[in-house]
Amino acid sequence: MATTVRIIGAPMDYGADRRGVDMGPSAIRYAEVADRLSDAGVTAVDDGDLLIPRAEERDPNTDEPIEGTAKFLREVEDVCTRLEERVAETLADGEFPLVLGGDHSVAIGSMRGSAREADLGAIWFDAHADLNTPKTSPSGNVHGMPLAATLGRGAFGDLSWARAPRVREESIAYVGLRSIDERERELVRDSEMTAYTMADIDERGMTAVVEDALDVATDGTDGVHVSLDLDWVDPKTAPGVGTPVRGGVTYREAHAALETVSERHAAEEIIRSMDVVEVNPILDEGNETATIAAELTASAFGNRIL
Ligand code: 5AB
Ligand code: MN
Ligand code: MN
Ligand code: MN
Repeated sequence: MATTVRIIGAPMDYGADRRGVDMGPSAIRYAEVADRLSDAGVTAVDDGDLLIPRAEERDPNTDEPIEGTAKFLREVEDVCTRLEERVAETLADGEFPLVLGGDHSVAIGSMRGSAREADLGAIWFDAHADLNTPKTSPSGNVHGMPLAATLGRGAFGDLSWARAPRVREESIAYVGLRSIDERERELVRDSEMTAYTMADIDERGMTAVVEDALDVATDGTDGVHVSLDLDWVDPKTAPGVGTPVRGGVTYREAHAALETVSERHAAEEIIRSMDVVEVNPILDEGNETATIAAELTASAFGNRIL
């Protein structure tokens, strides 16, 4: 693949409860993501980080007219609006935007930017559904809401900065779901999204599930956004995340998934943008989670054992 990947760091932790995910981009760079991408045969250019004020300097309360709680919503808007621009510019330059988070609310910016000139499908590799609205969220943390935000659901409906009109629910597939909040469960069930849970992976194997997820995300779209939340991987393997859930995907399953994505991309050039999120170096052991994040990214771009 003769691709140039532009690395965009979004060291944001406004959307997560625990300080630490803001160090994710540094940790993933330290784990040599750029070199690993070069080994995979793509040119990696590091665009540096978005400048993001410390959460302590900000007030988590928002004056947005929303029903429910969404902490640091104004700050998330500011970062995502700037990120959206960077992602859109990168695509306009014919390059591939790779966003390093940061908490998962960065995906609002990535998807908005990626969907500006395209009908966009998405694959959501995550333990969580991230479909809460400010009203249903048990935490008020926006990293549990990015899909609701981009789909214009709930109180986000009025927030035009968050909605990505060219992302349709039926073009989104979850892979690896295993932790859904009580009120969120109904939202997922009633949605048009396709949800492959850990049980589906147990039953059918990762490769078959990801092939189907790719079918969902490519059907009637111009391209696909890959969103990789590291808490998707089992916390024994990837402990450096703020919201660990046991029973996650194994190291090899994770690679098989991203390898499957890259095989399809090699044949059909379907992947448009990607984010790698929720790495929390404070909670990590020996930068292992960031290293896995970097390795999986390389797999997504064609790195192979042989
Ligand atoms: B992540 C929880 N559902 O909304 C909530 O890591 C957790 O981006 C959200 O998937 C986890 O607070 C968000 C309990
Ligand atoms: Mn997530
Ligand atoms: Mn998650
Ligand atoms: Mn998390």
